[in-house]
Amino acid sequence: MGYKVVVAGATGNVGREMLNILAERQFPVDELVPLASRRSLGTEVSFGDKTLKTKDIDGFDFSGYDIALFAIGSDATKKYAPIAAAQGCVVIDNSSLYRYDPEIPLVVPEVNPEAVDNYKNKNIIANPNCSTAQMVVALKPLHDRAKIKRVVVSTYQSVSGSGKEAIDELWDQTKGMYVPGQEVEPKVYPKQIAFNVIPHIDVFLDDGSTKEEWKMVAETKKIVDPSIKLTATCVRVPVFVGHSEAINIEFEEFLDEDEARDILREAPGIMVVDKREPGGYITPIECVGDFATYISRIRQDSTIENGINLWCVSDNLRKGAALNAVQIAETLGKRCLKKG
Ligand code: 11C
Repeated sequence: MGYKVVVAGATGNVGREMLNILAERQFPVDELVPLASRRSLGTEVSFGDKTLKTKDIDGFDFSGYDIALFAIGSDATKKYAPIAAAQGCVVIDNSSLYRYDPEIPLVVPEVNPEAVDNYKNKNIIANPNCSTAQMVVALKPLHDRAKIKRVVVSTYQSVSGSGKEAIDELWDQTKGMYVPGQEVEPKVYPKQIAFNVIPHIDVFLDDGSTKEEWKMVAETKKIVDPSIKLTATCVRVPVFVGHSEAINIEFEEFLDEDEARDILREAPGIMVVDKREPGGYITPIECVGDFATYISRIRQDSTIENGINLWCVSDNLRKGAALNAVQIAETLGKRCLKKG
C-alpha cells in the first residue's frame, strides 16, 4: 500500500524534479496528482513511464491525499498550503514562507530527521533554501565530532536557482555575445550574468547583507545548532545547474584534516572526491542529476587554532530542493505516516 501524493507546481523546474525523484527512488505512490496554476492547466508532465495532465490547484480538494509537495513560491503557498493542511494533507513546502516559523519543522533528513515528528503542529514541513541544504549535510557530522564555533561561507550559485527565465537569460546572453546587434540586456538579474559574477542574491537587508545570506544564517541555526555563528557572501555565477560553496569552519576542538575526510566519507548523503591533483575535485557540471553532496579540497586552515576549509558542490534542484523534499516525505512515511 502506498501514498496518495500531490505535486503542486508540477510544471516548474523543481516540480518536474520532484516527479522524477519520486519515480527514481520508487516512493510508494498509489495515486499521484500534478497540480499547476490555471495558466499551465492540462500541461503534460512525466512521472516514471506515465504521462499525466496537470489539474488546477485552485479549488482542488486535498482531502484523502496524504502528502503534498509544494513548489509554487511563497505567494501561492500562502493561499493554498493552509487549505491543503486543513484538509488533512501534510504539506512539504519548498518556499521560504514557513521556514522561520518556530512551530514548523525545517528539515534536512541527514541532519535533523526527528524534527519531522512535529509536522502535526500545522500539518506543514518546510524545506530549506538550496545553499543551506547542501552545506548543513557537510557541517553536521563535523559539528558532532568537534563542535563548530563559526563558519565563513562564500557561495557560487547557478542560475537555475532563479527559475526558468534566468536559465534562458544566461543562454540567450551567452549566444548574443557572439552576434553583433543581438546582445541581450539583463532582465532577471540587475547586471549581465554571461561571462560575469554577481555578488547579490535576493533582496538587500538593512545591514548590507542579502536575504539569501541571512537565510543561510537563520536556517543553519534552526537545523543544526543555534550556537553556530555564520557569515555568508552569496554570489550568482554563469552556471546552469549546481551550487558550489567554499566553506571555512572554526571548531571548539582540534580536528585533523584526515579525520575530517574520514568523517565526511562515512556521513550520509556525502561523497568525498578529494585527490590533491589537477581534476581531483568536483565541479558543478559533474554533480547535475546526482543525489549526493560532493566534498572536495578538505584541508587544515592554519591561520586559526581549529580550522578546516572545504569545497562543497551539489545539484541545487535536487538536494537543494526536490530531493530533500522527497527525502522528507520518505522520513515522514517511516516515522509518522506508516502504510501497509
Ligand atoms: C537561489 N537559493 O539560488 C535561491 C533559490 O529560498 O527557496 C531558492 C530560494 C529559496 O536563487
